[in-house]
Amino acid sequence: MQPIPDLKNNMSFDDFKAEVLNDYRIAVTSRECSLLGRREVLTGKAKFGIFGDGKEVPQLAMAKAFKKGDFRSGYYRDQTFMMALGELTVDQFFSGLYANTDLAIEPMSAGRHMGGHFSTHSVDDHGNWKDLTQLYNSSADISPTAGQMPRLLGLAQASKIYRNVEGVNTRNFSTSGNEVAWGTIGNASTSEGLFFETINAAGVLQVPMVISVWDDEYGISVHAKHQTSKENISEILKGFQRTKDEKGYEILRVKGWDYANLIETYQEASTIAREEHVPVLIHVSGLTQPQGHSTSGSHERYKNKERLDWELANDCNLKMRNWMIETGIATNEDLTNLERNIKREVRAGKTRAWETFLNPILKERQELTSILTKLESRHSNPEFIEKSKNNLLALDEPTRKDVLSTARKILQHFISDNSVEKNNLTNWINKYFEEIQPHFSSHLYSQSGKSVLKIKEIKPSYDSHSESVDGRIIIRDNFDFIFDKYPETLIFGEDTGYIGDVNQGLEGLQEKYGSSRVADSGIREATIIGQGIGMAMRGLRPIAEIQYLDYLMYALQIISDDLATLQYRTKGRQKAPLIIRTRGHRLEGIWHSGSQLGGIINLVRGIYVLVPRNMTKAAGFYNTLLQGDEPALVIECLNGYRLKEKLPNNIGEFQTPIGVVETTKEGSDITLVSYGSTHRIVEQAAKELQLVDIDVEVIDVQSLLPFDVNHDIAKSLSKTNRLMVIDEDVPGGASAYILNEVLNTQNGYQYLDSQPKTLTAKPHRPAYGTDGDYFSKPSVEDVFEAVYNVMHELSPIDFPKLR
Ligand SMILES: Cc1ncc(C[n+]2csc(CCOP(=O)(O)OP(=O)(O)O)c2C)c(N)n1
Repeated sequence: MQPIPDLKNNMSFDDFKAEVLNDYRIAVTSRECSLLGRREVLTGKAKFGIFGDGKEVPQLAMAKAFKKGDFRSGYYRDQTFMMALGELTVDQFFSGLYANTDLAIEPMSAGRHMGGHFSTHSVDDHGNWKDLTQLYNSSADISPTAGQMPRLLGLAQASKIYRNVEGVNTRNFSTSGNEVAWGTIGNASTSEGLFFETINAAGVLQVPMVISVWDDEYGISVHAKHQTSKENISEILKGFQRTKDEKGYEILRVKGWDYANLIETYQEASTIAREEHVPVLIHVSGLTQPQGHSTSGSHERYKNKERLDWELANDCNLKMRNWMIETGIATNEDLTNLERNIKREVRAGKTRAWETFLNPILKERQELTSILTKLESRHSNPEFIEKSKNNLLALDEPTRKDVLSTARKILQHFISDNSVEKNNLTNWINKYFEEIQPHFSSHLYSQSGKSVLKIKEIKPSYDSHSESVDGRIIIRDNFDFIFDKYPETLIFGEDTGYIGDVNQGLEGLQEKYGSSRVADSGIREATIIGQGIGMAMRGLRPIAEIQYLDYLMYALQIISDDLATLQYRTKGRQKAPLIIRTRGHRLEGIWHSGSQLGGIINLVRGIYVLVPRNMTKAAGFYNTLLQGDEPALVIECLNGYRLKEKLPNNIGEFQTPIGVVETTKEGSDITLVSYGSTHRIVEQAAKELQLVDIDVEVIDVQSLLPFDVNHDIAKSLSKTNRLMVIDEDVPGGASAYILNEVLNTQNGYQYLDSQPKTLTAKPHRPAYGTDGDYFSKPSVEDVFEAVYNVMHELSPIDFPKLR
């Protein structure tokens, strides 16, 4: 038997007993929630359940080592940890299971997430940062296994920046960089690339991160023998162990049922990470799943009797209980009483949560049915209305879908009625949508006063002495200004630091601002983004650089799943105003000419996607974004760094507005819409078209997400009555998105006198070389001919067939 731990210096045995008993109380409460939670799913009150049973005891130890200001980045098994910190009550647990949409009642996600996805609130309801140093912080969970890892790296790195970079504002965010980022992951999920990428990066960066692997030998039904070499994650990570001479990890191993050793292990890990900024991996083995993986199936299907018996005997709560009796901390009778009381408390909490969930819906149903009662007499067949109403009233547990769909179906029977009673129903439905829809659809983007859409344009200014310089100089000088003005900004990526990026847009800036702020990173796009997400969540203003747009694909999963959903999945209570800088569009070959915008914009809703046509526009976007609190992807033109642009006088100060298009040439015959590098091609074609008396209007979209918030393109169509969208994406890519925006969102279809056209790249990736480009992507001649053909169709006499 393990010795009794020295929980706190000078603690009396009575105090010690009380603390252990309190821990056991939390473990049993958590277990009861899991057991009852599963029942709620099986009886239909909740849709899906995934619980933390079998992982309770190590989480008590982790909670004890976790301090205010620290951050967790974990997964769906961590309910006991959250309960131990006082960040999850029984009522909240069940409210999450039922998907209560009231954030005050279900603070994890206002019902947007299935239960088991935890978070705390980093910002208030106006979007202002809280004092994170006084909170137990939990970054909002996501479901993709190991998706919590890249963010964990950034959460840990923030401490390092706060400790080491002078001049950075630590208020609200850090106390001398003493905060630890705590990760949790299931053993099977360590098979994911994101896990290994993060482990390596944290070892290189030497950040204060403690990662716990909850090892129950299974990933749903798949045993460790199919998951992990040697079936042992800490064994195969041995090479990361630090030595006297080499930096690396501290790797600790402990059994998940061994309360005393767990407490010691977690205290040790905390000290190493907190004081030395060394990452620690704790392999917690011997864990179980008393109810199987989730409510979707039973583990009896894939675990044999021997394993099931072993799990029963080695349940961590049971082992803690036995230890408490053996060491005289409590008697069997004490614990039986305590367990009985907890059962009662959890049941009461569950009932309260259910009533809190159901009561507003019952009230809404009541409102509707009284409207329906008055409407009955207006129908030739009042029994029909009454029957629908009674069917709704007969439901013991109605959903909002039941209520609203009844109302809408009944409305269909009153199409030609103009009575007050019918209008009452119409108004009720409209109001219901107005009130309820935001529960499910708000906060995709920032709704705070710092939304970037509120940042006004400041134009670049020039005078007669303004010289023409390579575009990269404008970017470089602008970043110089940014790093000087905002000490919280930092940039990192492949070749970003020492050489100042592959196009020298950061030339000399590492020397000036130091290697913590202008930093090289390994070739690991997903964790470059993870660094950015985590640091942005802790108040820094990171700029994560992805060397080429083509390689954003490696990071697209985490951008889409984590960054893009963050505000939405916390209903605006967490934010990560990360700027992702990359360069794309045409240059050379299959992987250096990418412009896969259709794919990207459809996967990253929640992030702004900006496609500046030159470096002045790009610099202006960075300046705008730094005034706001939202994440964005800025794609610079790969072939624009050596093109000449006039150097503005107000470098660092001009701001490109977001969501606003620019008409770069006015015309009357057709509106040509484009963006990025293609815009230059279109401008050249416009000049050539003018020579044959075709007067085109050219519009640069600039910002794909959000898109033309002032509907300027539709205004242009009302003048030209013709539309062509030109880009370098595949057919049906971003051009199809633009068409949808212009024709449907802006109702531009009503102005059209001829078929709206798109001109895109070929469906294959662009071939290498000058000819590869010419035959793969739209050329000036392609644009000329496509526009000419539209005019030929319109007037074959004025514009005879060209070829
Ligand atoms: C990327 C991804 N693939 C698959 C899944 C489906 N899935 C959910 S949990 C899980 C098993 C995870 O096992 P483990 O990491 O050992 O954690 P445990 O559930 O055992 O605690 C799988 C395959 C997922 N959520 N995400």
